[in-house]
Amino acid sequence: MRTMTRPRVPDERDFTSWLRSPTVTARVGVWLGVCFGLAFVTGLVSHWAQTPSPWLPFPTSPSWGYRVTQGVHVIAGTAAVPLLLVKLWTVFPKLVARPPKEARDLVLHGLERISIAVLVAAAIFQLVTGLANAAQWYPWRFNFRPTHYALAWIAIGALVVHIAVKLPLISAALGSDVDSTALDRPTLERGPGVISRRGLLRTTWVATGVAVLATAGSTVPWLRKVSVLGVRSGTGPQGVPINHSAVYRGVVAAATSPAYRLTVAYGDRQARLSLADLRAMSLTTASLPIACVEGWSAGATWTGVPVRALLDLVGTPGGSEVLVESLQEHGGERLSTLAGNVADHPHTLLALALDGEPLSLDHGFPCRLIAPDRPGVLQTKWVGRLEVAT
Ligand SMILES: Nc1nc2c(c(=O)[nH]1)N[C@H]1C(S)=C(S)[C@@H](COP(=O)(O)O)O[C@H]1N2
Ligand SMILES: [Mo]
Repeated sequence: MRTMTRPRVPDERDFTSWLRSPTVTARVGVWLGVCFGLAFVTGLVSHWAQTPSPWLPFPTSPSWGYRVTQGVHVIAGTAAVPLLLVKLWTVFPKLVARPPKEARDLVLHGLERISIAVLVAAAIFQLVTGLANAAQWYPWRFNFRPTHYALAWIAIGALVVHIAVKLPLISAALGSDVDSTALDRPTLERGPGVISRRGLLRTTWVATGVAVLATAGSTVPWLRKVSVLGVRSGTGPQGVPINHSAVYRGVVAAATSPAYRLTVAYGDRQARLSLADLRAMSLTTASLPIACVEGWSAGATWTGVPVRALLDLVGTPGGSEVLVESLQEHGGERLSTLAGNVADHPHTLLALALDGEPLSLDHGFPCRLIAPDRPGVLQTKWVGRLEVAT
């Protein structure tokens, strides 16, 4: 005869692995904290860089600044994935810990649980949406940038609270040997089973290193070959990747039309220039990277007309903010704003050539914006109009 066993809710004491010790959690936590800190700071930089008309102008130098900060942002986020998984695994038993009986303890316990739930949810949300974005996969309806930004504050706030609450335990754990059992739950096995704590930590560092190497080649040229997971690490026409092609953005006809004119407008003053007019102007050559918010970047040499020279044709005052409009009629990235300090920079160009050859259609023919220290998403392609408000 079969006997019925009642299913039992698992309990903290059921998790006995020798590896789930605060000495391990704290060591992984340090690096996780470093990654989240780096991602937060570089994320603030990226948010600032993408804010139209910020009260504090985003700098134009060094020209590779955004390339570095956004590369660090995506690499730190990628490195955080294996670290977070290992850390959550080591503390998982806490999830099923029995709440204390005393009312006062229960309240404290509840508050701690809620703060950790917020932290874990925000951290997972940030890493999942960030990675999906870097892979150009948008399986959601919300606007990525404001959502990722808002959640970043929640994640970092919850992280600071978490570190403050756990500080005594963290410092005790870091101060003791990895194999020390002094801080362990009493039900943990004594001594390693399949893998030692040091072995687990080493495996974690290696997994993190592999995750970094597999993506960093999108930004670091000499890592390109090993970055099997890097998006856009291959080359596009003229050695520079393409994010959105002319066909995808529906601009082929307008961009290749002989009737193309660039309009520069300042109030009722207007200049209209053909491609030949642009080519006949005094041209500047500058080495500037395309640095996509998704983490890939590529350096290139651009030749074109300084935006300031075009603004001078219609007499706009120095420091004017410029609206850059693409020939593209629908979809994202058709507009961008140049703050006054950017518009007046001598290397802010309407580029006509890339690495000495005429711009290819996918890189923004007949002309595209390229400016120093600027997110790729704002380097408008297929420019049709520059406008300064009066
Ligand atoms: N008009 C227009 N400009 C655009 C885009 C676009 O979709 N439409 N994509 C932007 C993005 S997200 C990036 S990263 C750069 C990439 O430039 P590239 O394709 O020449 O490498 O172009 C930017 N300029
Ligand atoms: Mo981009």
